[in-house]
Amino acid sequence: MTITRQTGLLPDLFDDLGAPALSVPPVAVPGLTVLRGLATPQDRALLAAVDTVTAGAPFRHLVTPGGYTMSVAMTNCGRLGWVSDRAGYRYDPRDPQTGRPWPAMPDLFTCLALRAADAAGFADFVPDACLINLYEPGAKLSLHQDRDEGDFTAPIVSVSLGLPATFLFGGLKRTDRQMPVPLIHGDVAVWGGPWRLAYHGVRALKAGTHPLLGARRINLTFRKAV
Ligand code: MD3
Ligand code: FE
Repeated sequence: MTITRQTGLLPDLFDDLGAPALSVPPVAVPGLTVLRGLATPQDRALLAAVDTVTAGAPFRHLVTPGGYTMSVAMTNCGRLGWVSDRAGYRYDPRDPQTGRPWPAMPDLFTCLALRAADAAGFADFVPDACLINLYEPGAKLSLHQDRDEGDFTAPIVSVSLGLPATFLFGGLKRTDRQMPVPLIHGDVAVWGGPWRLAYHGVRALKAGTHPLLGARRINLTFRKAV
């Protein structure tokens, strides 16, 4: 597997949405496209939208079915939200903590996800779930697959904000070797096709200070859950 990382700017297809001007077309490889800096022009607006979501559904540390408390704090917006507890993993239309539906998906989120999926060759991606992950130094995500969604033909779009992280992109077997992929503020990654069920994780976040987020990383993951 080769991973080619987008280092230039994006095509000028979406200037109404505030994307950078035309430069180099995005590079897609089987399974992964990294659109470097795609979200940067909208970073403050995205973080304001995250604040709106967390006002209704605060970040919390979920418990795994095995009884471990996750180091990454999570919340959701959209029609469905990903949750974990002693009973298992699932998508739930309600926040178990409040009993209320998850906050609506901000239009800015939906548009960015659609635009990124489109640039990576996945037309008409309409996410119905957005998992928001909050990393503080030391927080990590162990190797796992995302397989609670109903439609594996849809890609997953991820938006990285704040401190840089090292994403580990593995293979279709847990024991396959992993490739480290650095993800920095503003990067939007699209995962799909044959690698949609690849094992992946995030290394423990290193200490640091980001101008907008301080000692934090926020990752938005857009999914089609049903
Ligand atoms: C690659 N989140 O929430 S980005 C997750 O940075 C998750 O917070 C990471 O893994 C983060 O489940 C990684 C998103 C991601 C999601 C699904 C994938 C990458 C993927 C599925 C296959 C390959
Ligand atoms: Fe994942």
